[in-house]
Amino acid sequence: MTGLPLSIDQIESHNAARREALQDDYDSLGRQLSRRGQDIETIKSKVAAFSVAVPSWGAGRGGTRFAKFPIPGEPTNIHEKLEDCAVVQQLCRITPRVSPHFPWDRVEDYQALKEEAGALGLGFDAVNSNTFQDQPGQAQSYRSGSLTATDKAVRDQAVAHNIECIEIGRQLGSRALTVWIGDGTNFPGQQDLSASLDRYLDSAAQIYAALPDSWRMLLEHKMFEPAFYSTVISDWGSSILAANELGPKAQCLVDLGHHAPNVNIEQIVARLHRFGKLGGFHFNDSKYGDDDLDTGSINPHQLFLVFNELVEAERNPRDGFNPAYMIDQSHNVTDPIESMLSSAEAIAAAYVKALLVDREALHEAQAANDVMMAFQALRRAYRTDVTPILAMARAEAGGAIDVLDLYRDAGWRERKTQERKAVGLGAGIV
Ligand code: PSV
Ligand code: MN
Repeated sequence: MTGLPLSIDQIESHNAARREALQDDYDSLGRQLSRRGQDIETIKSKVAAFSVAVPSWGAGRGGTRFAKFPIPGEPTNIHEKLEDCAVVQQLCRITPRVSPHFPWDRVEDYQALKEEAGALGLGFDAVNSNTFQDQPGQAQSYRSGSLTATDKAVRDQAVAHNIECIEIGRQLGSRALTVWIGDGTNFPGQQDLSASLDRYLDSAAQIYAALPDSWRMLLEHKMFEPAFYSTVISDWGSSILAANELGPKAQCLVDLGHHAPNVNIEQIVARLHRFGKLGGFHFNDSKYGDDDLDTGSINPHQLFLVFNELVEAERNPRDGFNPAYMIDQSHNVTDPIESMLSSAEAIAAAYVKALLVDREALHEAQAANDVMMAFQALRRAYRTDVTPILAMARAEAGGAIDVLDLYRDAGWRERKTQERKAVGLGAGIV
């Protein structure tokens, strides 16, 4: 496939039918904001400059540990996944990069893959390594761990895979490696809790040594799963300690689903930023554990509070604050394109709402210990319907005013159902 996946004329006629109503809503919101001393055009230009990467693995249907239910027209390889990510980008205009996962996205020619993505209007974001599954033909098994395995041959293989990911990422134009390991234990006493961290630090240092100067190594922590008693990099504490030990190119990645229920994630974000170690995000939502639900579908207020900290950080950046924003979701019951469109919009909405916080009023109330007015500064921004700003920024960038409406009208999935081979049944947690 060459060129953009959806017809530009179709987007144009979709927008033409909605432009007048949007302008009306936008002007009305603009007047409302100007009464609060805020300029809607400035806010819109910030959202126009905002972007979040989509995960290549999110383009396919995910599954649970029990089953996976594919849908007709689902992508089965990186080429088809890129096409679907290009649809998302064409409609929403804030997802110009794809975060690939290896070996899932392995191809022969990465230069060609980069060009293929470029022709679809896409680039590549952080590369993700995978030492949590065994691959066919692999010499060593990860059944007893990877970067922290007691067997040096296993650790060497896991290190070599990460270094290979860096090499692939270089060819794709990526500038970060995200490392998440499933290593941990299921029984008390199974492993020495200190020694396994030592082994992690030693392996991670070898990967770090292979990072190009302009790269970052993003350490992703996760409380549990697949290990259910202890996980080696279980929390932001372990993550920041490891990142500090590794050096300035190592930073922490916060996957929103990787914490204990009710943990104050926005405070973790503020802490990591305070020490120059906030490297990036995997956006998703959760109700019970690492559910990988669509971002903002369960707790949009928490997402807003996270962005409130990010806007504070943007205003007072420390140590080159530049977090890599990525989505990491498992779309078990929806069309993945629709979930990515809806999630990208939820993320941008949280960002815009955080931009709308009257910072002066907030800081004054905080200094005066005026609890209610401090809270109201946040509440007022949070309850603003920012849809017209998002839609206007999208339309001006050539995207769709109503992304889901146009996606359904375009009949993309129906077309792909005719063209793509069917996905086999299978279990598979992604
Ligand atoms: C682990 O649960 C994780 O969040 C990591 O980011 C993995 O790379 C991804 O999910 C795999 O689905
Ligand atoms: Mn993740």
